[in-house]
Amino acid sequence: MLDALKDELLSQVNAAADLSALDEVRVSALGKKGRITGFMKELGNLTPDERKERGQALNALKDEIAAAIDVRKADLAAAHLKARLEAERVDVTLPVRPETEGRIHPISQTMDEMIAIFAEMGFSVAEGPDIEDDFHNFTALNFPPGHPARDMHDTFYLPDSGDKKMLLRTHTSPVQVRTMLNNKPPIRIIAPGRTYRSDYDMTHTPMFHQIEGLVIDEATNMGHLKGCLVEFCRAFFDVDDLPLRFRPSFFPFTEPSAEVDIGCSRKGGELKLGNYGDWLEILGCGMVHPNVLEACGIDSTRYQGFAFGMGVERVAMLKYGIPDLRTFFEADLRWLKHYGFAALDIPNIAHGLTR
Ligand code: 2NL
Repeated sequence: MLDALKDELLSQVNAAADLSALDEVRVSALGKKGRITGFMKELGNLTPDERKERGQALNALKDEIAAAIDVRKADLAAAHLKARLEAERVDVTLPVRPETEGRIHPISQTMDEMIAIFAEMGFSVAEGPDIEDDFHNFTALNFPPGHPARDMHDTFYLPDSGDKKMLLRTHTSPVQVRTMLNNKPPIRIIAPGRTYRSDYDMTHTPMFHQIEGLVIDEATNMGHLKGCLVEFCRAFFDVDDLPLRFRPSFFPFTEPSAEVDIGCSRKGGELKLGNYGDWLEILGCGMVHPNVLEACGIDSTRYQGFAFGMGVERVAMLKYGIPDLRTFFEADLRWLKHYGFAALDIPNIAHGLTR
């Protein structure tokens, strides 16, 4: 009798056309109300000898069916993958065409726009490693050892390798430190890239993007800083008379330091940029601290410079009306199709950045 049941169940297993049909077979045989389970429940009515023999036979049957289900499951999964690979085949050698579905991520587009503006002003792009050491990320930037500002950065440290303590850079400033150590002034660079802090909520993600700038020469002063940032903000937000307000602030690596607000209006819950009397914080800046210049091998009695930094996600959200920070990193194709840019929409200030 069990032989007949076995044949029936095995043919059901092998006939299951997909994973959900296979699961129905599993439940009908091995589930709480399944047929094999039902026979197991009747064991208590038998004599000890009968129970032993019947129990062993049922266990063997159960194992055999379970094994057959596993085999079938693997076959179905492999067939499913094969069908998907066939159906979703992409010819990666085809040329990029403007009418294709692919989109440039708004972070990439925003960084390219910023780079285009600063390039026009004579800045070069500098890059450096995401994994840094304490000297380039903190010490050279005038963070004293044990200073609370180090904790404020919510640093991700790498597992201790016995060697130098390594970390994920908390800002792109170490790129500028490396540039100063390896080049003589005059220096005029921007450092766009990924940065990392152990923080995750509505307005923070553990990986985010920054763009920082650094200008160093013999007579560089705060007037140059203001002119540079006014020109940048007006070009980037495409508002010719956009007002900027410089508020005193503090950073360990600049003195004096300032935060920059741009003019806006929040009337009726809608944010508009321009000369409307209200203000929105957009970036931080200042004159490079003499301790930083000296730590980077630059004579602070001969040279001075300015620096600035801003968050790319924040300005991208502002410029393109993206309401939720976390959506940047969800890899949601529908979102990317809505907020992304066509591959050939290459930022260039000669034809305007906003179209
Ligand atoms: C902010 C403020 C800032 C800097 C970054 C900097 C770099 C060097 C020397 C001096 Cl190597 N300064 N960078 C200066 C002022 C502000 O960023 O709010 N960023 C999101």
